[in-house]
Amino acid sequence: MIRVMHNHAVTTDLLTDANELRQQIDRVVASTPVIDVHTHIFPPEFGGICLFGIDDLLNYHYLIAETFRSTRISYAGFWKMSKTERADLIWKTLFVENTPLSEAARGIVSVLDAFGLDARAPSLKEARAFFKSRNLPDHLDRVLEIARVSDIVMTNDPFHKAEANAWKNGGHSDARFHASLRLDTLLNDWPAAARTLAHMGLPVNAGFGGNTASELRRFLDNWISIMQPLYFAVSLAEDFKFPNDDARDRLIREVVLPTAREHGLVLTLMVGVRRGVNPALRAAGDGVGKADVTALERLCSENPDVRFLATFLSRENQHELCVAARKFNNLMPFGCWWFLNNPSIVSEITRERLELLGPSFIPQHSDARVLEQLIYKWRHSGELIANALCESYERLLKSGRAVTRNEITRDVSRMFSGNFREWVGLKSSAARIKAVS
Ligand code: FIX
Ligand code: ZN
Repeated sequence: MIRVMHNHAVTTDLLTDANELRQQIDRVVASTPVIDVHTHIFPPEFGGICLFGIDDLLNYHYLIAETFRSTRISYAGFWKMSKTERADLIWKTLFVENTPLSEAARGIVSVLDAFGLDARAPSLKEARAFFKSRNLPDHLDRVLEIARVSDIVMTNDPFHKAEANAWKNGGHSDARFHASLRLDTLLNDWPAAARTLAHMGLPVNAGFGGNTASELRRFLDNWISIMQPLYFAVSLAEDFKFPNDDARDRLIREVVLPTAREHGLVLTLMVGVRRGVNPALRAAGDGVGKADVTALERLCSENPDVRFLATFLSRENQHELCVAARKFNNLMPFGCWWFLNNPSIVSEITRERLELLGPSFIPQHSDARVLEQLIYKWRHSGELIANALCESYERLLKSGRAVTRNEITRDVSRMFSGNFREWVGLKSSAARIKAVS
């Protein structure tokens, strides 16, 4: 008879064989639903800004940047082309005339593979016919099933006209999609935001005169009631400083933090992007810079009652972020953002975080812009996270403590959804359904 005394596992549950341990980790990682905490994906109800299919997949700014390294077409010539013509050029350049070795190009191959499509096809004829044949709501369900994504957190900008209209026209009814309220326009281009808001009739001015701060809080309160966001988010350049003698500092202190406190919202910081390094590449023209992590440390220390999610774009900031998270338990590191979302670096970052933070971090987000990207972003990251976990569990075994299947399941679900749920107060879908029924 098997008896469990306290939570001491009986020997049969303990995974003492390295191969069995490996298999169990792969099985758990491949079957544990994940919350994708940062994406640029929208539900079908949002119409044209919901991107899917081969032409949108190929017109991904990662692939556009890579295409310009292997073609002599001018920027002007490229942007004059239609989306379909650009997709044909990108396919020919990166997948026919060259081997799709880059992570973003391999991603397309993984997506085509998931749907049994030929990644060596000379043209996009077959792929276009396939994606054209899909019923979008069913396709969405299938993609989320393959990617094992249970919940998607969008990036929602109240200054984005098409999106603002979508919300004003009723938003969406898909409980798998959650909003995040993006503050880039407000915090990174305040004079322009002040003009836009004044133009919309808000009594605000760039000089913070009158009731500007309270009016801005009312503006955010209004969008919070419309979007029900899980968190505030902002991307910041590498020269972000806090404290600092600028409008952004005042906006953070007098508007964002008080509103976050009032609504119990987390503030998400994505630090280290240099926008428009090469404007001719449009969305593909952004770069990276090493940032000053002490700005985040001061935000965390001055606001112990506010929770922060943070990711840095520069590889050189990753260790500092881990150490900052050891100092401030109101700081949750997440994801291997953008130029870091490559196998060699995801492995490095995940190992470092496991060694410094145990399972108390959110290993990845997809940053997907096109629906089917979820498939490759999570398939690729899942394998890398499983490798890093296996190394940690094997090391633990060698040190004299075996783990059980349940413990692996507990650790993986904590990293894939538990940490985020707890951090932003997101009930499980079962609890949400129970709450409304
Ligand atoms: O600021 C962001 O949310 C970035 O992720 C985007 O601006 C970027 O274009 C992107 O898609 C990165 O993957
Ligand atoms: Zn993003």
